Amino acid sequence: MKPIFLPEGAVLILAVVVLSVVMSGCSNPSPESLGENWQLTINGTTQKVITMDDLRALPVVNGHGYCVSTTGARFGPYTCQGADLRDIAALVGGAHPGQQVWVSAPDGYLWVFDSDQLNGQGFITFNENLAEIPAPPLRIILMYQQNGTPLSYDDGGPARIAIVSEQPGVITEGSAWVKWVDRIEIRD
Ligand SMILES: Nc1nc2c(c(=O)[nH]1)N[C@H]1C(S)=C(S)[C@@H](COP(=O)(O)O)O[C@H]1N2
Ligand SMILES: [Mo]
Repeated sequence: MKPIFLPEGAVLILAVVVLSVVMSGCSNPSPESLGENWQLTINGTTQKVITMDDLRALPVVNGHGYCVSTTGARFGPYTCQGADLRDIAALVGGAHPGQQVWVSAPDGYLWVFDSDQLNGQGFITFNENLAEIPAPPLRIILMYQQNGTPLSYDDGGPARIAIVSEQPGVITEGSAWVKWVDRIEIRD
């Protein structure tokens, strides 16, 4: 076999590529360990930083969640478990009528919920055929468990917004399902 000669620059680039592939393999933790270092900053009348244990200590909400992307791709149906966004807001003084809740993630994604939505109203809902249907009672939760297991990074874990209903088969718009949530702010 002929030896392959590479210029120094190419060797360096190759080394960086190999190293980053190896390291991305290492930084692919289990859903359980993902939550260990996760923190949520909540800003309202006061500010609080909470852990996954704190989030799990809030009243547990279970529901059915199912969403669709703007391109028509469907995610779900899932059983979702998490904490009601109103209970999270209550940790920093609550969200009052007319206020908004800004939910964001480290990738810069931000979604704003108004106080109607916080109470489960004002969402557009679809059936399995993506025909619009009247919305049943809905809840916005910060989900930490999906289909009975901790939320994986690929699914937006450790914590992701989910819009849930008591009955299955209700599809909501995926844009509101903020992945990798690390910040929640109550704003006037
Ligand atoms: N942090 C974060 N969450 C996000 C997004 C994003 O870009 N960043 N995209 C949203 C949109 S537009 C959709 S449709 C759903 C599903 O997006 P996916 O196809 O990227 O999984 O996640 C939502 N949550
Ligand atoms: Mo989307």
